[in-house]
Amino acid sequence: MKPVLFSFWRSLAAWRVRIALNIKGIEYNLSVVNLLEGEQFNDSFTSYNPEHSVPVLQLGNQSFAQSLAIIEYLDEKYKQNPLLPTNLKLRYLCRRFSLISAADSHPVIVPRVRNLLASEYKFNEVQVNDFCRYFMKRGCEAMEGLLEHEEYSSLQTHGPYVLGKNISMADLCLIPHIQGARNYGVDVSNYDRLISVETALYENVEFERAHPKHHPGFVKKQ
Ligand SMILES: N[C@@H](CCC(=O)N[C@@H](CS)C(=O)NCC(=O)O)C(=O)O
Repeated sequence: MKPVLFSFWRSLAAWRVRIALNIKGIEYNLSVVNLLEGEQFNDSFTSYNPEHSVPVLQLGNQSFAQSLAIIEYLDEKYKQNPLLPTNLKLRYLCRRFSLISAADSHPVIVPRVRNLLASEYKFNEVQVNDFCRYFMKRGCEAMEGLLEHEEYSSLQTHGPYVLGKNISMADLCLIPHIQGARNYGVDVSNYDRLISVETALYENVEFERAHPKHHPGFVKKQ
């Protein structure tokens, strides 16, 4: 039986895992959890993830949550096309970069936070959007700043990705982050290094196929 990824087209976290599965060459089926309609609170889904969030990956009779934990699990279980470097310092650089989006920016723009801001704190739509744009922009600035830093820039003399020659989990976090930033109106064109890595990554079919535009239920912004 193929693995099932519980996913939603707008989810940046599920997007990371779709790329990982593609890179590992693991075929999977998608099960849509419509976060805007509250399907994350359905009993059937809550039994997989009491956090009421996607992604959840069902592998055999086991289910896994938290995108970075899933990616690291897949990387340890399936050795082909590694997503984390073996070198200790590079593993640290990979995780450090990944966490800018996964731990510091993205968690505050998810539906539960936007809904709380609107319902409890009476933010209007523009204010909610500004709040999200602030954090996504901050993430872009931090990522761009890191890529300019010698620790990372020295790696880019070897290749076009965050860690240079090899695609890594850091790239899987960068791609959804930039698009998420655009969705909230961040002008990302100033982030030369991010754009350059993004452009190089989309030359890989594994990244192209994971894009939300191919996801069931995708809605193009008007
Ligand atoms: N840290 C988690 C974040 C999971 C998460 O919050 N996912 C969002 C979509 S990107 C979600 O399902 N949110 C549901 C909600 O906020 O109600 C991960 O990386 O998997």
